[in-house]
Amino acid sequence: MTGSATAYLWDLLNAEIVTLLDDDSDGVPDTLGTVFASAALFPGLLEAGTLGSPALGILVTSTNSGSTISLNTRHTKLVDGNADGVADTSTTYRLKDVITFGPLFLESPRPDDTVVEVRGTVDSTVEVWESDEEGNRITLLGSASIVYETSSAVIALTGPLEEGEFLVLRDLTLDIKSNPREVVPEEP
Ligand SMILES: [Ca+2]
Ligand SMILES: [Ca+2]
Repeated sequence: MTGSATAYLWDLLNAEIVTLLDDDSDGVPDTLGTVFASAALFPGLLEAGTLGSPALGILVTSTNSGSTISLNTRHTKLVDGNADGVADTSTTYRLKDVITFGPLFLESPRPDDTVVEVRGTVDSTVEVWESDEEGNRITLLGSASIVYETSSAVIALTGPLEEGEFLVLRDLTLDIKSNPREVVPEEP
């Protein structure tokens, strides 16, 4: 399996995670390998077993744009810190530690606004540009880094926004752009 991703079997009966070996490299695992993590070190594997059978715990990443995901929910990962094939520690991570998205306008930009609130990938630098209707960048109006705690940033602009102009957000770090957004007055 050199050079390919390791496959794992979560053995609910014995509360352990075992590596799977693809002996003939055809992409289908053939034999059980070594124990990667056992309940002796990670009691959480026992609790997972009480989910019942048939059941398998999986981390679902939804690509459905209509669904709501929580960026702050903690997930557990088992880490093999010294690369000997056996997990040593468990730690938690948040969804925002591992996904990239955005950038998005948090609030609709309004005439006379001097800041734009955006949401985006943690630690990315996001720029606000005046653009044309298609989102082609014309003038840079401001930039800021996405703050970890809030997954957002308040970007100060070089001047107040004007009705009818278009804005586009650009994540400089990931090189991705938002759709253009027109600056319009708030509906009464
Ligand atoms: Ca095989
Ligand atoms: Ca290890």
